[in-house]
Amino acid sequence: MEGSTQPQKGNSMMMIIGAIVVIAVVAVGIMMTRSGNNTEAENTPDNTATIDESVNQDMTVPAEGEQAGDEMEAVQIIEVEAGAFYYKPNEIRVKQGEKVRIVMTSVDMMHDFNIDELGVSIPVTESGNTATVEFVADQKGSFEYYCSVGQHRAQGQVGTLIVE
Ligand SMILES: [Cu+2]
Repeated sequence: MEGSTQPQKGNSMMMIIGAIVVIAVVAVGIMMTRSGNNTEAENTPDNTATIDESVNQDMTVPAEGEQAGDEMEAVQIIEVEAGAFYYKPNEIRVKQGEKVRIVMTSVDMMHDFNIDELGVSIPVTESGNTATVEFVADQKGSFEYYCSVGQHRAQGQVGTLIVE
């Protein structure tokens, strides 16, 4: 009698342990699936809100920056028309330390732009084209700019850069 009942108890124990393992695996699987869905659903709106806030903060912060910092960043853009045989304007005024960008457009023939003392030059630019040069006006004074093509300089294609 006893010999036949012991194996039956062992089998039922195995059945129960097996059922618990199956339930545990299914439960873990469900939890992983739910948590995966939850993180995706929650992250999307959170990220959008964070980006919007940081953009707004960046837009409002620079107002209290020192003026010296703003001047260093700024570029003086000066448009110059080059023709036969002139520059327009023929006088440019900037402040010492300013970054200057000369934007020269040739309206006829071909012209260049040179300031020898400051090492500034725009190569020969044909009619209808625009060329630029950028430099820092790091020394005070009056500096002649001129066109080196042919006899243009002698014929009056000159101007004065004044650094104050
Ligand atoms: Cu010229």
